[in-house]
Amino acid sequence: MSFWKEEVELMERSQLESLQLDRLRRTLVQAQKAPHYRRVFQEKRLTPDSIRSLADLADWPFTTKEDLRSGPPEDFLAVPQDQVVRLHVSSGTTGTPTAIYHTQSDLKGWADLVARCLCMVGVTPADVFQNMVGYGLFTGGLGLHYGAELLGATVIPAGTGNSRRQINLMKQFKTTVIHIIPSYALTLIEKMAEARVDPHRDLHLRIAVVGAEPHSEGARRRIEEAYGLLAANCYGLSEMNGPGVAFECPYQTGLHLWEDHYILEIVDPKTLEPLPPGQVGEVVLTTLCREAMPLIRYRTRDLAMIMPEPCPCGRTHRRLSRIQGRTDDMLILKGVNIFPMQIERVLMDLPEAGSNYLIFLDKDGPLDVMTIQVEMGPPLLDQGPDEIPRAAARIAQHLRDEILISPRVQLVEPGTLPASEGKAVRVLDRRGTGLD
Ligand code: DLL
Repeated sequence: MSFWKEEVELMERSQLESLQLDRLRRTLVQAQKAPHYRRVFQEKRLTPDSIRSLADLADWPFTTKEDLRSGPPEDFLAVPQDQVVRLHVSSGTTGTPTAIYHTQSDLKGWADLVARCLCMVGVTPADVFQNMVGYGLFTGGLGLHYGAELLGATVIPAGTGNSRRQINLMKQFKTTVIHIIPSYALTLIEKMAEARVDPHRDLHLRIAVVGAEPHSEGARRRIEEAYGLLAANCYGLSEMNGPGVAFECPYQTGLHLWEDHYILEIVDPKTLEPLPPGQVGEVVLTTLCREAMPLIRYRTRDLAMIMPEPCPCGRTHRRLSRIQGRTDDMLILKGVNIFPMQIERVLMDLPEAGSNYLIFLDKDGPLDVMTIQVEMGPPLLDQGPDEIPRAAARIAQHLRDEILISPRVQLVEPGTLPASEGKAVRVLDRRGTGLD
């Protein structure tokens, strides 16, 4: 087992918590320099020296995505502009994008965290690291790039797309580690088959870093089996730097969230009351080392739980479960709440379902209708056309057992559905748009 900062990664909980308390006080002082927090703290008569223990954080207000969007971006800036060396803009899939500022020290801390994650999963300076995600405003590209360089790996800044070239780069430079969006990793399996490349025989891959979008355990297994590697789940969000907030160790029993850099809370998204380990709720994070833009009790909208058991790797930093969905991606159909991840979980466990799928929501008169188009999986391709409706019915039955409503399932030829290179869009809600 390799450690990047052993003394921090194995730190006793009591020591870790006193480090957090110390950093929390400093973060609150820093946050007060940003106009938004100065205003909010004054209104609520909160001062950083009133913090006696970590539990006192519960008296402080949450920060929401709406708060970030409600004023000019500088409202959250806690340093003079001339100390800002980079800004990223959050993906904005659900509304106006927001700016996230970084100082030199913020970028250094972020790269160090990413290096820690990579080291934990076994990446070494001898590795060739192909970074197959977008460089630019998306934090995945530059985030992993600088972390892998700091670790000493040979980084290929491949960026997204152009599957043939990606495969050629892997062959030519004997790539051993890839960073890839999981839905693209699944698409690339088919591209490899088309190019007659067998990853087990022709490539040297041993680790994949996968994250930035929800993906099921079944999707991970498909990636691991097809490429013959270990796929480590990487969680993060632009507001907290980007990738590297939490990451899996080789035991794959949840994602260690780096508690020397963040305070983790799980709350009930409706009542905002804290939830104990083992119960799924909204992930709330407070930065502890950020200068340019500290965020206090930021509501991520991501749903996960704290894994109750300690990890066999010995790290004391608590683990998050796989992200189960987002508070804002819940679908309500015929009065039933459904998370798209429930549908993916079912599909990825059925070999007759391929890896690319789309969920359509339409109106049929007053009724909501869900149609799932899914590409055919390999076992179906060798069978006669009679088998297709039978397989569709079987898939629909499995889905019904999970989501309690009966979707229409349409099996389509592989390669028919749009293949994304970035974060996949899986749901098309056409109710009320007149497009159905
Ligand atoms: O996606 C940062 C990142 C880049 C993480 C590369 C991992 C790898 P944003 O674009 O701001 O940042 O999107 C953040 O993506 O709130 C989650 O909803 C989702 N997300 C990120 N990682 C995971 C993951 C980057 N491992 C939003 N599993 C987050 C599920 C994830 N969802």
